Amino acid sequence: MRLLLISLQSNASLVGLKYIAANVRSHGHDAQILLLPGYLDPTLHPGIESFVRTYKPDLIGIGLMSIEYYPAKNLSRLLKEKFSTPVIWGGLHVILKPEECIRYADYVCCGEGENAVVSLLDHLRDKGRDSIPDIPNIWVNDNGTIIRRDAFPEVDLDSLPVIEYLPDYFYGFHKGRIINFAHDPKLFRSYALYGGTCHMMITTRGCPFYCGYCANAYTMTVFGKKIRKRSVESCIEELKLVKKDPYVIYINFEDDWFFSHDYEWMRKFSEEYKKHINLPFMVRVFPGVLDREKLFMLRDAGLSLVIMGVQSGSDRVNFEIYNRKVKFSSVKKAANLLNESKVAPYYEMIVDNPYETEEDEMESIRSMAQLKKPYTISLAHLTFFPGTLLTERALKEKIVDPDAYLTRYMVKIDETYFNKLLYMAPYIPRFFIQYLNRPKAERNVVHRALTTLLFFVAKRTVEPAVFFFVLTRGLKYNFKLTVRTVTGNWKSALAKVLFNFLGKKDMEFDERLALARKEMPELFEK
Ligand code: B12
Repeated sequence: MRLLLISLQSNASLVGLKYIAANVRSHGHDAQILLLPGYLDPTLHPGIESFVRTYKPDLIGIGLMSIEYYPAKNLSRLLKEKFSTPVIWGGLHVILKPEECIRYADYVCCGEGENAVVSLLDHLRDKGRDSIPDIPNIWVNDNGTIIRRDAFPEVDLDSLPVIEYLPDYFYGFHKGRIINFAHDPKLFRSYALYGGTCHMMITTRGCPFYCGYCANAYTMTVFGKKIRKRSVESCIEELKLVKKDPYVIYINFEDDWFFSHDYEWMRKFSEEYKKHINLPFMVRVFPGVLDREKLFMLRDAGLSLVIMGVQSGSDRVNFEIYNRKVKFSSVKKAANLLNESKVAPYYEMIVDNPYETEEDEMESIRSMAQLKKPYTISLAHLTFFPGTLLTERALKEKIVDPDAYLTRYMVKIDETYFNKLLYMAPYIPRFFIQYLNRPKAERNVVHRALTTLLFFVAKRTVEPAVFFFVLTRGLKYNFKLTVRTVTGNWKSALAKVLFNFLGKKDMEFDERLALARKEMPELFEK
């Protein structure tokens, strides 16, 4: 059986679809992945139509996060007009909103897809399209009658085949043509994050923290609370494969909490990683539980960049709004530890929070200005994704538009006075922050002009310099790696300096969403 997996994501950095395709192929079926970056045209492009006609898939799978909901709805309509091939939807948005998604597909997968999709392909092969499959996780839309199924037992991660950096069955839609990315790696890299210099993988699934804004609070009710872990052998096997591609110079572990691994696992992983892989890598850490011994073990193995969620510099906001029981004093300790380890520190903050008072925003800025420098910062727009604790509260209190999350990128923030100040906290002297960090009523034209000027200058001078310095320090001043990291990322770095916060591909996606609202208003109707 042939499965065509489609992503509408604006970039080619995929994880989930690769795991499904690898598992489907290891069970004797065929699978191809097609990236249609932000495809939202009112008609199906002939290039896509002939690609599908040539491959003749027995099943078409569309993977989506919430930001890809309308493009998925549109694509399903277009495919149904041309093909009778059954369509299945899957991915984070489907897990959150299965009732909504099943209306636009023949099947939806409400959990992990690796084994569920293999069972569906086996079913279609053995029993045909007209018989209703009885497979956990796979809901069926039988001509409008919805048949719901229980959740599939979660996948044993070590039973899954590993994924490749650039599989030879990964295609992309580019300027009206479908191209095999493996035959044109340069094009693949232009669609991948970080210029394609890094391989994205995960060694665990699940997260023990119940942050109010995060979808994990919901997905844990689906996947179970236990964090599932891969063995060191499975991870090293994948990394040995990935390392064969000379262009991969960085590993990006996307685990929500990489430090959930115990000391034994960390020790073995660090040894094996240093011996067989020895590439710089990045992980995410949680401030309140940053373990010194594990940090330095990983640092010795090549850890060079750490992403730490701080979210707010106000304890009130973290405790009462984000349900993050982490005092800022713990964040300070973690920042000192990260600086001592000389990794590149990258701190994530959330802004545009309707629950934040002026005092909260000022305290957040004050706190971040006190953190040990150098560090870099990213700001994300508080997005009320379905199924999160905070969204449940906000909907009850009617303070958000329930559908706003479907058309807004998290990285697209409001250009407010406080957001600019917060953004500059790592890059300008503390006395400037103290002078400018004041309530609206106390600001005058000098404060506003100075903030705008400093923001304009800092974003185009100090920030890139700090980024370059911490990246190089994180790479232990290895000249070759630094040059390759910078050359690999210059495009995204330049985009960051020139445009505000959205990457070029996300901006195009944003514009396309706005255009589609005018061209296809029916698509956005409930
Ligand atoms: C890795 C990751 C990324 C990567 C790769 C994403 C990818 N497509 O693989 C990158 C960096 C590209 C990314 C980007 C974004 N991300 Co992200 N990302 C994650 C992260 C950390 C892990 C996801 C992952 O790999 N999980 C493991 C894999 C195996 O699971 P999976 O992807 O869910 O896939 C499984 C199932 O869902 C299902 N499935 C998935 N697709 C399909 C398709 C079919 C047909 C079927 C049947 C099944 C199926 O089977 C898969 C295998 O089990 C999650 C946090 C989390 N814990 O989930 C956030 C998360 C998914 N991201 C999120 C967001 C918001 C974004 C951005 C919009 C942020 C932004 N820029 O504004 C962008 C959007 C995409 C873009 N334009 O770039 C949110 C999504 C919330 C929502 N409701 O949509 C999350 C949950 C973070 C959060 N905590 O809220 N992300």
